[in-house]
Amino acid sequence: KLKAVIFDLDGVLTDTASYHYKGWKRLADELNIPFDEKANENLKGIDRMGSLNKILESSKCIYSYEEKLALCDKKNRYYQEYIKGITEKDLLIGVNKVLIDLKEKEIKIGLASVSKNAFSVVEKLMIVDYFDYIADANKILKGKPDPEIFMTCAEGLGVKIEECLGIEDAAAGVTAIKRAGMIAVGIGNKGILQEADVVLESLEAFDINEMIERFF
Ligand code: B16
Ligand code: MG
Repeated sequence: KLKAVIFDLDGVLTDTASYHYKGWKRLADELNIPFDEKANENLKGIDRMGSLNKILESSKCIYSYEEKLALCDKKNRYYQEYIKGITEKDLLIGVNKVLIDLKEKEIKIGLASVSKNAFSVVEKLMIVDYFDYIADANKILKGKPDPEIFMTCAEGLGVKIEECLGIEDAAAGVTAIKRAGMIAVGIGNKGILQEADVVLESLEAFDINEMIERFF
């Protein structure tokens, strides 16, 4: 039986995935490291230092840990500048309806985001009260594609793994959901999200009754 739906944040509930890209792109340009949207696909869902390390793979320079921390801080300052003006108008299409449908059906709602900015973004979007449990960077040791964040969220919600459905826009995130043992709904490109049980263009196409019939 479906008892909980666990959402990724960036790229699923709001378009912060594009702001993460803008921040990394600005940093990479400053460091003269080639970086484009295609390379960015491998960063989606990956934590801050993990993302930087992937970008630096294309650099000829070697950076100390302290230098890397400073670069992470810089990217985060750029990112925070971009997300400053987020309001409930920035919820992606279909999100409000899905959250309302889930509440009506008494299905629990969880958040699984490795972003250290997750809580502040959810606050700006004015959707904090919908969540029964928020699993963020503070609650886990291993980021996506490790399943830890989705498993921690299920535990926090007080439901079994097989009673959960996870929703993700990133390949690493879909892998994390599948490794946790949950049904995975991908939002975005079928070619990129091959491991997902079903891929939708956006949450506007998400029908909870159809999901229950199909998978639970
Ligand atoms: P921060 P998610 C992830 O969030 C993003 O997809 C990823 O691009 C970002 O690098 C990561 O959070 C860390 O974010 O720098 O704000 O801590 O997809 O798990 O919601
Ligand atoms: Mg995401």
